[in-house]
Amino acid sequence: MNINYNTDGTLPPDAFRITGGETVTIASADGAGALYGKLALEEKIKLGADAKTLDITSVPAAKNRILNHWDNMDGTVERGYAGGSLFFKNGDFAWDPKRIEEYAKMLAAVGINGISINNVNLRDDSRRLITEERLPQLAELAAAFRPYHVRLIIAVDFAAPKTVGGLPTADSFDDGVIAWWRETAARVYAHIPDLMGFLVKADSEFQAGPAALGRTQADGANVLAAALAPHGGTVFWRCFVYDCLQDWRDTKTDRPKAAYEHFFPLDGAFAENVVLQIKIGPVDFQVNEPVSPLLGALTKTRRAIEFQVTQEYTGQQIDLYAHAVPWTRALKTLVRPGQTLAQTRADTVVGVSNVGNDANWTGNPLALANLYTFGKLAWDPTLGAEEILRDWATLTFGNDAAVTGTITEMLLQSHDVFAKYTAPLGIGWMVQPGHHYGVNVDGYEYMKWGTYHRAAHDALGVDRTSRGTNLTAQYPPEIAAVYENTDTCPQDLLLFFHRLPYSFRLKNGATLIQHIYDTHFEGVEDVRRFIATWETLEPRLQPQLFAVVAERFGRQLENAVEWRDQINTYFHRLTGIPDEKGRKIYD
Ligand code: GCW
Repeated sequence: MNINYNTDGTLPPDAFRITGGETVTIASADGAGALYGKLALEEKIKLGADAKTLDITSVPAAKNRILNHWDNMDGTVERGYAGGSLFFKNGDFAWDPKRIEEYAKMLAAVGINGISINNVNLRDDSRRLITEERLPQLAELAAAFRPYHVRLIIAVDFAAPKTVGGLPTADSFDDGVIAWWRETAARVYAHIPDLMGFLVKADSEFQAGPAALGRTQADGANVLAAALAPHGGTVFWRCFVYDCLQDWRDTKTDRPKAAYEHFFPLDGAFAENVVLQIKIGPVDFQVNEPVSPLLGALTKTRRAIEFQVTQEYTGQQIDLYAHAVPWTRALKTLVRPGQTLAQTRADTVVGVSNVGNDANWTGNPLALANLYTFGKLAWDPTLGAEEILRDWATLTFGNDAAVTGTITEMLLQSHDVFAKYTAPLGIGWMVQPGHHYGVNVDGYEYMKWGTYHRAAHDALGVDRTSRGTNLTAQYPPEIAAVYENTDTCPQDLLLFFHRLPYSFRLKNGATLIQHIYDTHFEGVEDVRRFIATWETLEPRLQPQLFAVVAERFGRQLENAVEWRDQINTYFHRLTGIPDEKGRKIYD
């Protein structure tokens, strides 16, 4: 096939137009657009399109489409489930140029144009990536990504003026600190002129920040922004700020309110080149959460929506879990009157990477669908889960309709199945503390992290309505009204917003307790069905691929059984209410 590349300055950055014919024309304003156009053309052809009749104009919705790696320089990956780091080992850089090139191409193929490689929880060595001793190596890595238009971002320590620079303070109002950040930015950009910027986790889970020095989040972010501005860099400032030393006896403090409380009053106070990076839900990547109220509320500050591609609370790449369903639901959720999250057009979309140095990238090969989904939605947040997953399955497994159809269907069901045996109705946190895989109903109930379900003999959940912690007041009134009322609150968020008696009747007529029993029994049966379905594909799949996934399904079944039995026993003991259907509950 002949391809003709045209420059069209009327197209926005990164955008492309493909016009079919004997010679296919790809028009774009820049080199990135030309690359995206070429990769999109390859993809369309693999999906069965006829190059002669193609007529596509594609413009990314978000300017910055970024992956954050939480990789440590010792080679481990925080919340990583796919082997070690692609970039580091034993306190040093260690990367395979071939692998990085493949990775860069894979990222470009889904439109990702920024990547941070080091964990936002800074450890000793990684704090020093901004020094002369490390920058030459970092610049080599930047050069490896550059042909694919993927730009590096560095996660930095807010206290770096002290911890790296040896200054007595990191206070943003100190002249020495201001100068230090300016010099640091100049040094970094001398090595990596196209660095996208700095990523900061400040005042969050023991990372340093401006609050401890009596300064606001805006004071803190703006000093870094001033240093980066002359180089065209951006500060990605995370909003994961909450009290992680809460007393469980305190029922007034409510963790999901924290990001809004800290940042909404500062709307408009941040420099032009600051992007506030906000987790998609107000708590922490649980299976079912509402959209963070902060995402809709900010109107004078740039926002990034942060998704967690890696499956920390969602099965750890053992259990089958496609984010496409909950993410597309979130993007379709109203966050302002008449406006969905997708329509608010955040200029930055971030995903926490699920990739490691396992040969198949993601441990569970089916988890690669999540990386694909992330890139596709960052580019076009109006896409549907089914089309994304079907395309991924076709690109990965070829055009055997039985295979792609079956895998698409399993992926589409996977979130609801996982929610059934873990966290129906939006209750979260019943997980094993620390590593977060598997059930432990009270594992987080008396902890300092602000993570409580407050199950009693008569009722379950935290009342976050105006009668309770009033989280709902952080949403616009018409949206708050939907969550306030148990008749209109989406069922999968019922126990997120409401404290309800076990006798509460759901729309299908079942009581709350019966629903808990039913979903936990069903969840296990659904996993058995997944296993049986997967077995039907054995003759059509590569043996190793079949086996890797089959082995994971085996572990998923054990996990689901454990969740079912512990949850059902816990609530049966607590309430004394029997299962109407008389199934086995262990006492
Ligand atoms: O979900 C929590 C994780 C932490 C993570 C933190 C964050 C990088 O358990 O491992 O730290 O979120 O987002 O900063």
